[in-house]
Amino acid sequence: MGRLDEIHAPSDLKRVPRHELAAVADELRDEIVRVCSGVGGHLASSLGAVELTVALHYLFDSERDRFVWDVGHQSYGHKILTGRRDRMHTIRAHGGLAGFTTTSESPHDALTVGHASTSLAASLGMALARDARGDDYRVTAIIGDGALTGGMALAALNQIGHVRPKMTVILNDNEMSISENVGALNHYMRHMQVKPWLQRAERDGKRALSGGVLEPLARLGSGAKAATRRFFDPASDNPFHAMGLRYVGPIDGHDVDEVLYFLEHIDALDGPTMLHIVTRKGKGYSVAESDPITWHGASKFDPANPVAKGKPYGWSNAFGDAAIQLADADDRVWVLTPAMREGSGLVSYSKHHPERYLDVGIAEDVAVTTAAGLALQGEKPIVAIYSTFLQRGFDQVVHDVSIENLDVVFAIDRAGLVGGDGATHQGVYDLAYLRAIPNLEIAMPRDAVQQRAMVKAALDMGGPKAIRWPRGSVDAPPEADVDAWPDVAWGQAEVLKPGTDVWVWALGPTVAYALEAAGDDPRIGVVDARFVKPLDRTLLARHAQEASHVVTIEDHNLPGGFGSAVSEAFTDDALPARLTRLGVPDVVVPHGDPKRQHDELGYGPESLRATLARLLGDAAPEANDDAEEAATSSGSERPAAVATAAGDAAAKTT
Ligand code: HTL
Ligand code: MG
Repeated sequence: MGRLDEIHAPSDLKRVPRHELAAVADELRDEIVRVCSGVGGHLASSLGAVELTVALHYLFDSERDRFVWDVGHQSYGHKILTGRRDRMHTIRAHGGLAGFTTTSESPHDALTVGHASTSLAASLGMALARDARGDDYRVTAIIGDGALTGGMALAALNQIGHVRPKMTVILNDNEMSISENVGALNHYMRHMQVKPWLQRAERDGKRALSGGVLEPLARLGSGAKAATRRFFDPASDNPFHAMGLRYVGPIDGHDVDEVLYFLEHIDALDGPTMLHIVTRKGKGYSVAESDPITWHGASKFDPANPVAKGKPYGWSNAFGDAAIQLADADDRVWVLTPAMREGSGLVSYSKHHPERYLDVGIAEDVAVTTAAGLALQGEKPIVAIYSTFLQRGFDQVVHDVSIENLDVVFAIDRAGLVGGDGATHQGVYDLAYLRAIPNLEIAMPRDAVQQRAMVKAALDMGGPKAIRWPRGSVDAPPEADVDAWPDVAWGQAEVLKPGTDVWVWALGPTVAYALEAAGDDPRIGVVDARFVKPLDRTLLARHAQEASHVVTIEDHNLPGGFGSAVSEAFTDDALPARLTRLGVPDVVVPHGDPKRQHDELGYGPESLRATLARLLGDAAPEANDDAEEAATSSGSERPAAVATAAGDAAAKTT
């Protein structure tokens, strides 16, 4: 029986002799590999944080002290040590543990996260609240070098250094975001790890330590000498110090003793301190160490023979391939990504056109406004971005791109429910927040042939354009020259199947659901709406006059979405048919299997079938009620997808 078997709560860890903590960290590592091999998950980041996790839980009390994990994808060790070990096999799956820290899941989770760079501002707020109430719990933010590239993190640092509450910022620097980290601060941190420089730093650090509040650190023994890399004096060029934080490091984040030693001594100090730890992404698991990009988010694998599964051709790949051709054909085409090269299908593009490829780091706002700058100078930028992350660039879309009516194309990936990443990553708001913006037009293809044609048309037409597609696989389009890609009848919906009584207006992946549910019933017509803005109001008006019912179906939140656009047309044009809207009924949708969630939320093929049967008067009365509820649920009742038993394996990670 291992030590981990006796640890059911952090209090058990505190009883482990200090010299055995490194062994606990190793067991934690094995357990994380075991869990991820079974169900997939964020393997490499969690492996790199086990020593830090053990040290934090050994010294502090996570129920009272606040551990604020940035992104939260590195928190598997934290979850295991805080009483969730027996449920780790459900992580990211329907009804199982969340893949990130989530306050509703455990009192040990201080913040609900998923998006990067929030930990510092949240920690500042917590420290201020503590001080206002005269409390004395500790606040510790743990932020990666990738997350530190986000403007929000940097702006929060600026504020922390100004307000100077007692708190610790642990910079977990593994030189990686999902792909290689980028940016000037990243270069600076690499330079900090150069050896001769460190020796000088040690000297300076010792000098800075002697006297004043830092005296206790200066008195530390020889262990400290090795570990104390630097305390910068005020004249130092250290950017964190310049921003008002005490800076300690860099230290070896895989040496539990070293981490403990520094955390203990920092704990005695006032004001904000940054502890810079150097770790290795994937540490201790050779395949993940040597290929941390592939093993950032793993699908389940055989631990005895760890081979990353090839992913099926997806919408992202289709976009990346199209972008290469578009950039080949026009040297003004650029592609920008905020730290999502792999997920956005841009690995090949980045090699084909490195001169017109830009990874700006986890800084969606910067991606959007840099695109605006490019467009102002006559270039044709495409911002490749996930629906959920474009939320971070909303003001920039309005203020910098759309007011100016600039030629910027938003290639929006992961539109719709995303699976294992869950609530924080659902791409179900973009239609609502983009539809409100003048000049900006929004399209959604139903296949990869349309997808590339729409991106090309958007570039050709100019003006702000958003083309969105879901996560997942798609049939690869046939190879064809850009010139041979079909023309897009911009703003026109397409009738895919005629019908007499009910018209189903579907969008993107729900087109397939509509065709499936309609079958060969002559009463049901199916339309691929293709455009949310401009909406094809001419065709819609015809259908509303011809048929008694129009049904909209979308993988998006109902308020403000595609169905809302249709209902506005119904009101504005006084259309006669009865309108039923299917989509996410304004609830927070957690991690799970999207297909199953679509049906539980009332817009999968089964629920569409039930709704159609009811509208056509074919259904039994009980079924009527169910469908009615699913179709119109306003959010007061949580649908089944919000809380169900653990089930299907988690979907792919971000
Ligand atoms: N943009 C925003 C605002 N949030 C997130 N989470 C992403 C993009 C996507 N993302 C991750 S994890 C990650 C990114 C870019 C890399 C974080 O790098 P860091 O941590 O250095 O902070 P590391 O992986 O341990 O090295 C997820 O969505 C999970
Ligand atoms: Mg990192």
